[in-house]
Amino acid sequence: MGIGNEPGPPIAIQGEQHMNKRRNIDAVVRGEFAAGNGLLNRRILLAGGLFAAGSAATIASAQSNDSVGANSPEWMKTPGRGFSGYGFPAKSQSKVQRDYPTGQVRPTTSSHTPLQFLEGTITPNGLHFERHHNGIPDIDADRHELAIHGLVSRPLAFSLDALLRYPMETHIRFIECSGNSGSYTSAQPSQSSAGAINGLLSCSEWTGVRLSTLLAETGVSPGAKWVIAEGADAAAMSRSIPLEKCLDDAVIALYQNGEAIRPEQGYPMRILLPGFEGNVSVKWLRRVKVTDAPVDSREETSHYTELMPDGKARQYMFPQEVKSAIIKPSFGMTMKGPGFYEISGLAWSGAGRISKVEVTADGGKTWALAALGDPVLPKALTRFRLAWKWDGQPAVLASRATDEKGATQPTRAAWAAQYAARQGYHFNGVQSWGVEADGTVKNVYI
Ligand SMILES: Nc1nc2c(c(=O)[nH]1)N[C@H]1C(S)=C(S)[C@@H](COP(=O)(O)O)O[C@H]1N2
Ligand SMILES: [Mo]
Repeated sequence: MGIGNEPGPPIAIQGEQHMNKRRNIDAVVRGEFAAGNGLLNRRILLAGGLFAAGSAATIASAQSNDSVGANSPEWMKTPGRGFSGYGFPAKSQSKVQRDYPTGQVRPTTSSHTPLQFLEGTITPNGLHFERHHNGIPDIDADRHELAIHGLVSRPLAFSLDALLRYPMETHIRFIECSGNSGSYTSAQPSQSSAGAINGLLSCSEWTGVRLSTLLAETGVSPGAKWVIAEGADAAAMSRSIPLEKCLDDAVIALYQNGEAIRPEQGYPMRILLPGFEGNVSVKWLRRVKVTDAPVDSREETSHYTELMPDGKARQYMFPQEVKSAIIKPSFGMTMKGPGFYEISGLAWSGAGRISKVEVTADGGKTWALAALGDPVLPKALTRFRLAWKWDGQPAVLASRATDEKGATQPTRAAWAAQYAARQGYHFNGVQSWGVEADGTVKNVYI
């Protein structure tokens, strides 16, 4: 896959427009660099003409500036195809697929969002990552119920129809598995795509009923501190969640990007705990039991804990810490010669909004501020972008995000120093890509 385009001759536009483009480029050359090795000031993104001068082609034939006629492409000469009940991506996009181990005997692992093929911040529903502990249950939504019981004054069961009568809310939120980017904890950098490394991460617009609304119906008894959420899958996966979170922004999600939540994501309902590690957002939710203590379920004892240097495991570390990754360029892409490129990537934090993302092109010696895409939402993916003039020499790119609480990503080494050697969950250290002189992109550690 290429990024950017061949640097070609300046486009064949004469007069004042051409002069403006020339001036923009000269301004860059005069010193609009924000950091070493060709990183431009983030405001340069707003200046027109910078990329076109190096990348757009000269209008080649009458085909492009004539109206419909003998020279038109064949698709303009016959009527197009008709409608479809549910649309599909363009034929050329057939390679844009979730990445997962095929031929597995039991569906107990995960599939990854192919971040390297996507833009913006919203994950298409068919490409949301999947993590199933025992496959996707085939639930009859008419027979499914959500029970809320335990330390409540009025235990209640909610059918999907009943839930649909409650007031709903819509929020854009990411879900990230705490095992995401775990390959960064291995000794050698993994030569694999951005999606293979970071694609246990997706971001959707979720719509549903606040759990606090339902808990107000059941009432919560004195002494209640936790809830146990359980799924209706063959794993009956369950997790303990602090009651505080359930009374804050927890949602019983029923819709994902406008349509009913997909079976892979928990149809007909899941609990969504914004900013928390993905595991606690229990899918196919069937039971919320209010308790005075956590239950120490399988998924919060044998898994999803942090092994500390003293050999003890830390439990219940819920929020996903501030993090970012450059997606363009990344492994599998090839730079097409020196010239202007856009570096772009994703930043996110379970603690709230992203406040800044810095990018380096010299392996961490100097950093420049990236532009953040609007709107910057809390606990959602934020796209960052920065223009880069690559001189064709080997370069090491990396990004470093800071969130609104002031937390900044640690270096890979500083992250590792917090834990025992075998700790693999919750990696949020700085990630980096090496660009080689021949334009290939490799995963490197800095
Ligand atoms: N019932 C149930 N809920 C579950 C799981 C599961 O296997 N069963 N997997 C968890 C894990 S580990 C993660 S990371 C997220 C993944 O959500 P997704 O498959 O919608 O991406 O769901 C969580 N909720
Ligand atoms: Mo997970």
